[in-house]
Amino acid sequence: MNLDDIKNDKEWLVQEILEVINPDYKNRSQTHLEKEKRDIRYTLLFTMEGIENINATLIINYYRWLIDTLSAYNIKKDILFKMHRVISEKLLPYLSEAQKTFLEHLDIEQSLTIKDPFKIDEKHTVHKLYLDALLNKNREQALQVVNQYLEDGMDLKTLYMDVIQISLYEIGYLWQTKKITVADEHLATVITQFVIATLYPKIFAMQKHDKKVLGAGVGKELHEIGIRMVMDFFEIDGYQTQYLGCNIPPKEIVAYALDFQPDIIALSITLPIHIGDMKKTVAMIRDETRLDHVKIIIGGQPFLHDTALHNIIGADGFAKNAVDALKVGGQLVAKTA
Ligand code: B12
Repeated sequence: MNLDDIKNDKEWLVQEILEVINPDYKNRSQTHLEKEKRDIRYTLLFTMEGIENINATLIINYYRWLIDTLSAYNIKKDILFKMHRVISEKLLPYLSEAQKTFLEHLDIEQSLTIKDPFKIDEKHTVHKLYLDALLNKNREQALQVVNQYLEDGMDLKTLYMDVIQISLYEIGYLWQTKKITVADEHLATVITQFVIATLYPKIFAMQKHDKKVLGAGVGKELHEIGIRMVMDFFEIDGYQTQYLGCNIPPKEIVAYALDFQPDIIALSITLPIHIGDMKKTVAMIRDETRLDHVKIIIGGQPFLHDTALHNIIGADGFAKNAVDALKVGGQLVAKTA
C-alpha cells in the first residue's frame, strides 16, 4: 500500500488517528465527531501532498493556516502538533526511504516563522471601499465603487490586482478567523463575478493579435477567479482566449486544445491537494504529440508559498500573479500583430 492507495481509501486511517488524538471520542456528539474527522481528513491529505512532493513548505503553511483558523474555535496549537506527530507515525510504514527521511526531519513547531505571502500590507488601503461593499453584501455598491475608480482613471489591471484580488484575500482571512461565514465568502465571489462581467465590453474592445491562450482550473478545484483574472489579462493584452472554468478533467482539456490549437495553455490550482491533478494534466498534454508546440504555464496559491514548487509540475513557465503571467507568456511565444 502506498500514499495513492491511502488517498483513495483513507477512512480507516482517519478513524485510527482520531482514536489516538482523542481517546474519549465515543463520548462526543455525532456532529462534533464529524467535524473532528473532517479536520483530520483534510490534514492527512495536505500532509500526504507535502510528503509526495518532498516539500516542507506545503505542510508548514498548511499548519500555519490551520492554527490561525482553529484559534477562532479556541483549539490550541499543541493539539495540532500532536495531530502532526500521530499522522506522521501512522504514515511512516507506507513511505519510501526518501519520504521517511523527509518526514523525520520536518520540525513543524520550529518552522512556523516563514513569512505569509497573503498578509496584506496595512498601508494598502485602495481596496477598502470595494471590500466594504462585499461585506455589506451589496452588489450595487460594489459596482459603483469599481465604476468610480475607472472614471477616476484607474486602469483595468490595477483594478483587478489592487482592488479585487486583495479584497478577496481579505475575505479569505475573515472567513478563516470566523468573522464571516462560508455563505458570505460565496456571496463575495458572486458579487465579484458580477462586477467582472460588467468589464468585458472594455476588455473585448482591446486590439487583438494572432496568439491564443486556453485556460482552466484543474482537478476538482473550485476556485476560479484567479485563473479567470489571468485569462482576462491575456485578453486585455490582445490574445484570443478561451477560459473553460474549473473542475475540468485533464482529457477534456486535451480534447479542447486539439480543437482550439492554443499557443499557451494556462492551468491553475488553489488548494495544494490538487497538485497531483495538475501534474497529471501537464503530463497528458505533453503526451499528445499534436500539442507539441503548445507552451504550458501554471500558477495558483500553492506556488506562492514556495518559489521552487512549480518545478515539480514540468510546465514551461510559472507566474505568481496575472501581471507576471503576461511577462512569462510574452517570453514563451512571440506575438505578431
Ligand atoms: C472565493 C473563495 C472560495 C469560493 C470559490 C468560488 C469560486 N467560484 O471561485 C468558495 C466559497 C467555493 C471556496 C471554497 C473553499 N475554500 Co476558498 N477561498 C476563496 C477566497 C476568499 C478567494 C479566492 C480568490 O478568488 N482569490 C483571488 C484571486 C485573484 O487570487 P489567486 O487565486 O491567488 O490568483 C492569483 C495568483 O494565484 C495567480 N494565479 C492563479 N491561477 C493561476 C494560473 C496561472 C497559469 C498563472 C500564471 C497564475 C495564476 O494569478 C492570480 C491573479 O493574480 C480565498 C482567499 C484567498 N487567499 O484567495 C479562499 C481560500 C483559497 N479558500 C480556502 C478554503 C479552505 C476553502 C474550502 C476548503 C473551505 C471554505 N472556505 O469553504 C472550500 C474548498 C472548496 C473546494 N472543494 O475547492 C482557503 C485555502 C487555505 C489553504 N490551506 O490552502 C483560502 C485561502 C481562505 C483562507 N484564508 O483560509 N473558496
